[in-house]
Parts: sequence; C-alpha cells; structure tokens
Amino acid sequence: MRLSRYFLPVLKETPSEAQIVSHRLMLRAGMIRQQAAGIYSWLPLGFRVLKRIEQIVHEEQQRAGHIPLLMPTLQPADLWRESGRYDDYGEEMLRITDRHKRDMLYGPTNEEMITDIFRSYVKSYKDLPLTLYHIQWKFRDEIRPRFGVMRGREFYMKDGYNFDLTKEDALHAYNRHLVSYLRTYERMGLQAIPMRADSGPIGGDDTHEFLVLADTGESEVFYDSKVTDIRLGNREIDYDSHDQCREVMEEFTSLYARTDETHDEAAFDAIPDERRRSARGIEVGQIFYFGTKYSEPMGATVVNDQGERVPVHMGSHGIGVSRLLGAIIEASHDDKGIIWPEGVTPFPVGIVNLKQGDAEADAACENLYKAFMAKGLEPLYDDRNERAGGKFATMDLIGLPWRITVGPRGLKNGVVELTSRRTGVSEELAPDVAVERVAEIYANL
Ligand code: 5CA
Repeated sequence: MRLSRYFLPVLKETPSEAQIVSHRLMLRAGMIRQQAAGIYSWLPLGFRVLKRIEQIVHEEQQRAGHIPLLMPTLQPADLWRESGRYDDYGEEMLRITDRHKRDMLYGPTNEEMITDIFRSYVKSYKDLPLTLYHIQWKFRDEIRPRFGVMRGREFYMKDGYNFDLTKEDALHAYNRHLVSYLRTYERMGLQAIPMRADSGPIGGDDTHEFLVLADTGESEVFYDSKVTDIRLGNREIDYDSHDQCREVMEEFTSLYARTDETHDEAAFDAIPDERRRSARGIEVGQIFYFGTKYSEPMGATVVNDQGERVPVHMGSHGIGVSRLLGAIIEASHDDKGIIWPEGVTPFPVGIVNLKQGDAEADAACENLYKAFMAKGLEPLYDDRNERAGGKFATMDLIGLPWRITVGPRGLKNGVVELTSRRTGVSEELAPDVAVERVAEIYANL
C-alpha cells in the first residue's frame, strides 16, 4: 500500500475524550471513529488489525476442531423466552420491534440461537462431540461504555458452543478451549492469564476469565506471581487427548489466580509474601461450562447408546476480538505510539523514502516494495512528499514492527536502514539482505 493513496487520517492533537492510552492511540493513528457512545467505525488501519486478530482466532479454533458458522445479529425474542433470559437480561439488551410488531433483539450472545440450531438437526449421541462457533457483532447496552473499543456497546466477539453427551466430555471441551485460547493470545504477543471468575448472566459453576495485566484494566485481580512464568510456547497439543488438555489446564490454573468476584482472602494469604500480587487486568476472554442450563428448557436432547433421550451438556466460550486491539496496545506501546507484535500488525513493514522524487531513492523503494510483495508481505510505503521527521513520526505512531529507511546517502554505499520499532535499533544492510531478514522473521512466527 502506498501511503499517498491510502486513507490514514492521523490526528496531531491528543483527543481529549480518551482517558487511556490505547483509546488515545487508536484515535490518533486513525484506526477508529466513534459514531455514537460505544459504537465505532473501523477505519482502514484499524480494520486491518481487526481482520488479523480475527484470522488468528479462526485458525486456532479450527486447529482445535471447532467448526465456524455465522448467525445473525438480530434474534427473535421468543427464543430467549424459552430459556427464561428475555426478562432476566435486563437493560443491557437492546430490544427492537419490527413492522409486524414482533419482538426482536440485537444479540448480546448466542446460547439460545445455537441451541435452537442444534436441536433442529442433531438427534443422536453419534453426532457428538460438536463445537460450533462464530465471530459476529454483539450489542450490549452498557451503562458506561468507555475506553474506546475496550468497553463498547457494539463489539466483535468470537463465541463458541460445545455440545457433549456427558459432563466429562463437556469438561474436556472446556479444557480444550482453555488450551486453544492460550495459544491464540500468545500468537498475538499477549500473555493472558486464566483466572477463576464469576459466571454472571451466562450461568454455570465452572468459568475462567483470561486476563491481560494492565494498570488500566477494569478488573481487579489477585494472583501468585509464579503464574506469569508459564508459557504454552510451541508445544504440540493433541486436542483430542483428554489427558493432555487436562494437564495443560491444571498447569495453568493450579496456582492462585482469581478476579475480585471469586477472591478468597485465606487462600491468597497462604501464598508466600514475595509472590503475592494484586493488580488490574483486561478481560479478553471467558470460558464456561453450564451443563444442561439451556439444553433442558429448550429441549436440546440426543438419544444415547441405551436408547434414552438425554439433554446435552454445553458450555460457551468467548473471545473479545475488538477489545483485543485495545488490550494489545495497552500492553505494547511507548510514548511515540503503538508497537504492534508481528502476529497482528496491519502491515509487516514500512518503507520510508527520505527523498521522494530522487530517481535513485524512488527506484530503490519500488524495488523493495516489489521484493516484499513477492514474499507475500505487503509493505506500507510512505511515498508522500513530506519531511523525514513527519514520516518517522507517523510510522512510530502507527507502530509497524519494522521500518526500512531509504535515502540517497545510504544508497551511495549500497545500503538501506532496517529499524526495529520495539528496540529502536537500526542496522545498515543491502536492500536484498534487509528483505530476507524481515521475511525470515515473519516466516518463523
Ligand atoms: N456467551 C459467553 C461466551 S461466548 C459470553 O458472552 N461471554 S462474555 O460475556 O464473557 O463475553 C466474552 C468476551 O467478550 C469477554 O471476555 C470480553 O473480552 C468481550 N466483551 C464483553 N463485553 C464487551 C464489551 N462491552 N466491549 C468489548 N468487549 C466485550
């Protein structure tokens, strides 16, 4: 993408309405625009990151054997009357009446609808286990939408639902989701710690939230600092293996880590002093096991191998896809702007031409551009007629992890400059070596 032809409305001024750094930076970097309280347009740069995050979520869900589908944003109220949640959900639910005076709602979550799909088609235990998920816009009429995409009213969520014959199988689905979520967040350059939480309006007893530690987080959390040393890394996990998934779940959840809703002072005090932490965190996901809470009232049953009709055991599992942009920025920025982890960056590399119009510099940039495209990496090329300082400031603000600077002086010596946004360290390299270096980094992700 050539910046001269792109739509990147960066702001010079710091917007006064934004209270936290991720919101400020998303507005300044021209990623989002507020259209109403808690409702945003995703401008091209923000949209690219949203799609990168969505892609990682899809890949990791499907790696775990979960099947994508797409349900609508608008739902008939009658489904929610069946589960009893139409009245329970309260003012957070946006209720709509259509021209035929039918009650509708903008879905805050999809337990009822997925249960309806399941009961319409699946009749036998032989079709289990089954996990269906989608990534779709949700609406919750939050009383205090704030912090940009962090607490929106309209927000993008991955929600998945498992259907199993027994509680044991459903707990495997729970553990499998926990493992797949850990991998998902690590690919985004994030550490998200599973913490025992409260299930709220979704219901059930077993639930973990995934928290990214950040001072601006809305949740109060308590944990043993040893949990922050655990990483999933590149372990090979067999998602069908109950034992393997349970072992990972136990490894990540045995140490004390809880949100304030389930905090237990006595257990917390038992942690050695030097490891006892209380902090704030951003909730980027939550998994639930709730047994037959929806399948029973809604008649989602299968015939088991004894010929008996039994309600299926279910859980639901959510990732805050749009909130993740805020969480990643909170965890990865400096005073100049965003620092995208390679896994989610809107463009893998930026090219800055220090002397636009200089035949040699222009040609070198065009060659770099083509070389990156040939490797499947689309650069953002700042080909505007601007001062170098302004170009650097824009690149730093939008946070591409790698920048190649091209100028007549370097070209005389046959080199360009490759700079890491994270460390600020620059290296002079021949252009083809710089391309190889960057390509290698992305190939190894
Ligand atoms: N049905 C279940 C699991 S699919 C569910 O809705 N879970 S949830 O309520 O915990 O939401 C899942 C994730 O969506 C949360 O962990 C959070 O990351 C994100 N989320 C929830 N509310 C908002 C909001 N108002 N703005 C942005 N993201 C949100």
